[in-house]
Amino acid sequence: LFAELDDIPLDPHYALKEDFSADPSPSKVILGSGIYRDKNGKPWILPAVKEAEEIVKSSEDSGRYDYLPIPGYAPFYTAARDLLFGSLSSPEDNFVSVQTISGTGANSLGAHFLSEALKPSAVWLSNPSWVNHANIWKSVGVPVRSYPYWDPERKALDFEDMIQIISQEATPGDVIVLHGCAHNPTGLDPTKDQWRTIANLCESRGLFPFFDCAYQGFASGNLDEDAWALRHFTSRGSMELAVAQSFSKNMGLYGERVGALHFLTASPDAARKVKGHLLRLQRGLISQPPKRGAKIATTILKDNALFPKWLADLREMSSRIKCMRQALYDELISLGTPGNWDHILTQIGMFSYTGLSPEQVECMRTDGHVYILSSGRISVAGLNNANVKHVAQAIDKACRK
Ligand code: PLP
Ligand code: TYF
Repeated sequence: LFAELDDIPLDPHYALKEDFSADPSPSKVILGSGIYRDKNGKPWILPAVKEAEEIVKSSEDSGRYDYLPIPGYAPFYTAARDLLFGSLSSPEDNFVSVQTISGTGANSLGAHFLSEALKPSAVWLSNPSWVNHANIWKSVGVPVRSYPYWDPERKALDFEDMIQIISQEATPGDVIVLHGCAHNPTGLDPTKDQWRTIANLCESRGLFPFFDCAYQGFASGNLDEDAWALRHFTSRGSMELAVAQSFSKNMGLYGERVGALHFLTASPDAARKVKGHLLRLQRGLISQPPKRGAKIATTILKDNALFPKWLADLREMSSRIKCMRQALYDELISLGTPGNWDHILTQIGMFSYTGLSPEQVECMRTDGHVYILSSGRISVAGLNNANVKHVAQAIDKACRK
């Protein structure tokens, strides 16, 4: 029955991890998936999360393993919504929120719903985008198109081409996926003026904006500033939109799968209908989302003493990443590595899109035992004082071949 199926290559992130694990070199380094590591290269449980775990534990009773309702834990998805949208600029009844299996589940539930409800002729993804976006949209049968984003010559945002292609080729009712902040993989976000132009375009062309917010707090270090683009769209009062939200990175709750999907609709009646469809789809896909991580996140979001501690944890992560950008840049400059490396400093968030070619990436692996994705993206959060020189030397060598 299955012998005629296509062979599917392993997801590049997992393939990289397997190759890395099989490498016996003591100096090997992996800068693949976007997972925060501390200054010793170890996973980091946020101190605010540790405190929240204790609070959750002390309030647990024999019902702790009961199911949540289908939309999830209401105190979680309303607090999560408020973190994104701030003080709501539209009536609360126009919003719909559902707890999901982290950001991936939010993207997926949103794609299932939008494919049915809007029947878009295409979904528009940035080129490049998070590897899973195309996978998710293809699986719901929506043709995937891409809009220009990264200009490899200038190592900058290709804004003019982005606007031109979307204006010329997107059709009303199409979905456009926009990274809320700290674009993965390029680390390049539009300016505020550019966001205004994108919002104008979505409005004039009748495109449905689907924001993916997996890094709130990682771009500027300020949660409100990182939600600026989304809030600009909502403040116009004229657009319906969706947002996929993840707490994997900003709370370090990766494996707990904590996230939410939100819709801003034009009326309470529309919101009620959207909610019905989301719950029907959620029932078929996962029945109910998991409880524990949502309780931890809610405790942090709603506890006046813990919330500022979380902000301090976020600042610790984002400032260590910034220091590592500087350290890598300084090493490359002191080695006199051919090329311009300013983009390592100016890109934001967890990643740097280095501009290294697949051949150079391969050379870093074979000669330097440094493992990065073939796109040239590095997870800056994987750098530390003990490995940054070695990584710079591997880049240097690859650039001189
Ligand atoms: N969207 C983007 C842009 C991402 O980079 C990620 C991964 O980190 C996600 C969504 C979803 O991650 P998770 O499912 O862990 O929330
Ligand atoms: O881009 C990253 O590194 C993170 C982690 O299928 C990730 O988003 C990578 C691949 C994937 C799911 C998560």
